[in-house]
Amino acid sequence: MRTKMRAFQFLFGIIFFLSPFSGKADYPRPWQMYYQEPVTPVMDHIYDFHRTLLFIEGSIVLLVAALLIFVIVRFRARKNPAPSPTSHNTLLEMVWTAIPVLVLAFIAFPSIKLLYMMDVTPKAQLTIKAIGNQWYWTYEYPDHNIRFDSNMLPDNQIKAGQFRLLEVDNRVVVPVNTNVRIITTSSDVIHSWAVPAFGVKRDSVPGRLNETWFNVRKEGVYYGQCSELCGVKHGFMPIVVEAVTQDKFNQWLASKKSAPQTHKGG
Ligand SMILES: [Cu+2]
Repeated sequence: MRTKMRAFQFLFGIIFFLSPFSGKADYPRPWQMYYQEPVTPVMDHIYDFHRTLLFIEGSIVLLVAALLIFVIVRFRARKNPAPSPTSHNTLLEMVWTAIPVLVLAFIAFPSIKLLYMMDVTPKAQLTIKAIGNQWYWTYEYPDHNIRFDSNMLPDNQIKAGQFRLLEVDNRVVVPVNTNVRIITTSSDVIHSWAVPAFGVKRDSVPGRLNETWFNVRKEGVYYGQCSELCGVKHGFMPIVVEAVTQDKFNQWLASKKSAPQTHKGG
């Protein structure tokens, strides 16, 4: 009994080792597996939900594998030369239908709750419009009359500490602990505005406004990429969001307002 328990703990240990505890980062790292560090309430819930699902799925895999091994060993031809003619068992069939239904129902409730949380923006304190173009982003802060383009930095302009293919010339700046509403659309084809650490990914569709939101609790720089195949330079229109204190955000607003408003897209 003791050794059986040990074996079980070992197998669950492997499952949890593979769970997202390992890869904590707000940007992609070499050999990273699983999620970046969650910094918004939505991403917290995605992270927890993923772990719950992994536990349920892992348990099902173990249970089914154990049953298979049991049947293979217990009913092998050498031990059972005359197999049982049983073909139906009503109770058993009801049980193995009902249990998966209950498992699915158990998963459905938190899943729908999470979808609703991602979909409905709580009272927004800041609105940013993200317009996808082939192949860069245009950002507007409608309440502050700011509009600028954000282009990927070419390799020869990357400075130390910056990431190749992920850094841009104009970052999106947002204050921390603020409900930020992202309204996204496109000027040409379908793009997708996505930042993994925020748990945000929304398609930018021409002629349509899609909405999503985030509330970053930690200052830092967060990286994302266009996540809808949009043409030859799809991989070269990254998204960089800098989360700063309210004071620094106000300074940034002032500097942006006094700067000449140059943009070509959207
Ligand atoms: Cu794109």
